[in-house]
Amino acid sequence: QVDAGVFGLDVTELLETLPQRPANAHKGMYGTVLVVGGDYGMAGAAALAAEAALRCGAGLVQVATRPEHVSALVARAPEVMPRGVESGDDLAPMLAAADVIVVGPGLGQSDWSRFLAQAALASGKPLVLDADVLNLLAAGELTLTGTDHILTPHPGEAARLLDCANAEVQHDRFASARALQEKLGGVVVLKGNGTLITGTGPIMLSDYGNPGMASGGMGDVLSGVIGSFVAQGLEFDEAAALGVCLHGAAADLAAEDGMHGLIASDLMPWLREL
Ligand code: NPW
Ligand code: AMP
Ligand code: MG
Repeated sequence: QVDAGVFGLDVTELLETLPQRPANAHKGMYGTVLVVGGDYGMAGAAALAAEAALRCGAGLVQVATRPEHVSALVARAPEVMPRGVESGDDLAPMLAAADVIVVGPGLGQSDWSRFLAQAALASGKPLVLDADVLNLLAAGELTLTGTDHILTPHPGEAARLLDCANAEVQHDRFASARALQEKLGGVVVLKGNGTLITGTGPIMLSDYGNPGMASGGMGDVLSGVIGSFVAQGLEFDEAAALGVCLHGAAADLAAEDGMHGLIASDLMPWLREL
């Protein structure tokens, strides 16, 4: 039995759940996000997630990535703290410092990818799981324990996790979201036109967003947005709902003059306008 769902989420109301910035605020009050990703050919995905996390108010953002990608990330956003990771010794201090770990943007599915993902999943920290870490889970190469996680599959990734066809996921998105939540626990965000958010309670639906968002990197931005809100202390379902709505609303504002050619970086200034 799939519930009717919660419609009409309002981004302005959801933003009220964010912590205030008192006069004596300091960055330690707004959490540390660690982004784990950016294999060869996909450095930008980790960069987008990291920049989005900062634009949504996280105190500090670190990135565990390929050593060759560090200078490009610093050049794009010197506020981001990337570190080249080749071994557990490189990664351990980053895992220890994180309040939340966003695993998957551009992570790839190499031995390096698996090593990073396994270490992140074993850390016991809250997790936002996107992109290739979902593919590794679907392939049975990783195991997820506990419920301290938010999963953000697009319909293709959801189909791999449920071992069915894309069309089956899309045929009944509410049932697919519920099935994923029951299979993997935590909070599930089933992306696409009318993104669904569900923990164990009623499914929520976001009306924000537009087809201009069908371009590479959009989902990577979303994972950083949601990670930022977890780092700032929101409950998982609140962080996911606010993240999805803010991401879609930012894309709607960025597309006011037309959605043709909208790119993920266009969302950045709007993430902090709302
Ligand atoms: P089709 O074609 O319909 O059969 P993949 P990815 C489906 C990184 N990136 N409705 C669709 O299947 C990511 O972070 C890096 C229905 C589509 O072909 C990952 O680590 C970038 N179906 C890695 O690349 C920018 C939908 O899924 C297939 C759907 C691979 O991620 C790009 C594609 O999914 C990218 O983010 C929908 N709404 N949406 C960078 N700049 O560094 C998707 N599908 O095969 O999982 O590949 O999403 O590109
Ligand atoms: P990904 O496929 O991981 O890059 O994620 C794409 C992001 O863009 C998700 O947040 C989707 O919900 C959003 N998106 C893609 N296409 C559409 C669409 N046609 N309408 C609304 N949102 C979309
Ligand atoms: Mg994606």
